[in-house]
Amino acid sequence: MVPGLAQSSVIKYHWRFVSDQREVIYDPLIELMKRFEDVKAVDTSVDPFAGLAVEDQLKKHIVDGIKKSLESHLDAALKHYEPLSIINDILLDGMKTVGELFGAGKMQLPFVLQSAEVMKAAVRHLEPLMERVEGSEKGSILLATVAGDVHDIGKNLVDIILSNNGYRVVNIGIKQPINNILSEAEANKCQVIGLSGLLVKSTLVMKNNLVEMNERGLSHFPVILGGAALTRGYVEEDLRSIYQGRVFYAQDAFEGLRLMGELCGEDASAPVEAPVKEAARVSSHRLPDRDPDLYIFDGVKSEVEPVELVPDIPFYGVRKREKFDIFELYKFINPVALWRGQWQYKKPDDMNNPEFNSWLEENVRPVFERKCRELANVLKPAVKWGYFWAQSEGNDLIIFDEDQKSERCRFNFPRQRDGKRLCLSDFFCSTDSGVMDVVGFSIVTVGGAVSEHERKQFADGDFQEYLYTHGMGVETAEALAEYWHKQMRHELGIGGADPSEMKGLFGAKYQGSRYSFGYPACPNLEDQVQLMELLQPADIGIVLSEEFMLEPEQSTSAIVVHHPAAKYFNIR
Ligand code: B1M
Repeated sequence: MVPGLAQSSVIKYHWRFVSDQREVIYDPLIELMKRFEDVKAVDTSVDPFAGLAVEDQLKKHIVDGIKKSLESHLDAALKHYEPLSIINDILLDGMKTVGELFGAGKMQLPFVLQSAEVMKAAVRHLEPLMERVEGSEKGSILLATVAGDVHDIGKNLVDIILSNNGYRVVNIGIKQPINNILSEAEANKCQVIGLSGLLVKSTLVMKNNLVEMNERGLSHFPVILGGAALTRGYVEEDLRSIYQGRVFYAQDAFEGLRLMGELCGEDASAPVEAPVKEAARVSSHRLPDRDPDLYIFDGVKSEVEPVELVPDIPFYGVRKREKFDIFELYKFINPVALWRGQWQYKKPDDMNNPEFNSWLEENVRPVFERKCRELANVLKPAVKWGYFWAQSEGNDLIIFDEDQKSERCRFNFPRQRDGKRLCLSDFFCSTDSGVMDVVGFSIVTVGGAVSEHERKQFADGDFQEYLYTHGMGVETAEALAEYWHKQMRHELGIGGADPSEMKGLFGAKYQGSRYSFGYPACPNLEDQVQLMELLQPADIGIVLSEEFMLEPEQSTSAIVVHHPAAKYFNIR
């Protein structure tokens, strides 16, 4: 494709009328050619592998992520090498270069995954020709997301990176109890156990797992832990002091790879130290356990001014909507969160921000537009939302029945211990004020089909597409929540302060806030139970798991607060 054509560059036609005859003095073809006169045509007849030795051809396949002609080049290499030697000495050397380029910030994650795809395809081609040789792998790891946690992608990225760098990975999936983890690790003779988890609660589950391993006398397994709620300090100070074996923190898949290299390398019994650069970041940070004191009202509140005018309640109770223009929703996707966050395109050191932004526009926007089209019928957006009468009482928010008298349920929110001493309930009129207030709730999903779609791509070895699809699912769920929050502000009559540009919207520059249970202002995930009772979202396919996780995975819920002072805050 001609670079740039995918972007919405509209060619304007100019016409001139000469003595009643329409004469075109603007030839779009010539203009188009002029636009691209500086663009060098890529001669596809030139073989990028020509003149290279067979070893270099194979390395080029891996480093550049090229699948075309892979099998014929592998067959050529088989004339000189054993299949195992092709894998270990040539292809893995290519993957090493990939890892180094990534580490040096010279290769973006989606291209690392493309290289891993080629690696997998090559191994698939060679495998039938190999006898399974005991010990031919560089090492082995049992990977699992811990009990109660549904997060899959981080663990799967680790799987892709490790298995395509010569390690045997036994990936037993999400929500795995310690019994399964240990029995599978033993049955599959794994050397290392890798545990993943994104929830705060998962950090405690990991701790319990380590205690259990001590008790069962299974601390000979080195353990690698990863996931967003962990910190290096927590793992390498607190958990290390508990576990009788060796336990390490991996900030990302490549740190997992480095640790595996050290744990399964020749000197496997030597202590594996955190690199000096990383060690500097070790903090004394402790993870927040639920602190009961934060939930008790001691009479000292923040000084949030009472709202001047409570909005009219748009309706009492709950409604649902299942029909959406998906392309309208896509407009609410935050490209920074998707491209830089989920797809992990990182700014190289030698580019400034504007340069990187134009690089993203040129290279990543076309991918985004392709994925938007591909997933238009896979994503199934649905929303349930509602409004209720509400008043605060200390740290509590009381939800009333339609009669405004009987208490329907009550949320107990934590309060900041110092500083402004904020608590979510402060943004509502109190029972003492005599004014009845209004609260909104929403729950949105993009359905389960997108998770199926991405699981298939992962299983098929389409790793780059897997990352792209997962990111689209996640960020479309987020976009739907944002879109619906806008709708709710409109219904509440507070949409007048909305910014005209999306950027302002992503920066929450509007009246009120949408807080999700489990996030820092209201960290108690158990509050999801009452939200579910209020919204009854089973009819749009959303259920709550025993561990307070929403199913389907790409779903999110919120309490919608209209008070102008309601902004994000952290309880600690
Ligand atoms: Co939400 N979410 N979310 N969420 N979400 C978290 C997890 C949260 C930590 C945010 C926060 O509070 N700051 C928080 C949980 C906190 C808690 O436990 N209380 C949270 C919450 C509360 C929620 C909801 C409950 C909110 C609500 O609706 N009330 C809700 C629950 C959804 C559900 O139940 N199904 C929800 C919803 C969502 C979205 C749908 C909008 C979306 C998608 C979720 C999904 O993927 N299913 C989402 C997102 C995107 C996030 C954050 C922002 C990003 C997660 C992510 O995609 N990371 C997340 C905060 C965060 O992580 N900073 C958050 C990218 C992924 C590739 O990284 O998995 O960490 P990760 O893996 C990395 C490394 O950690 C490491 O390598 C990987 C690759 O480099 N690694 C290992 C991981 N495992 C390893 C194992 C190893 C080695 C390395 O062993 C060898």
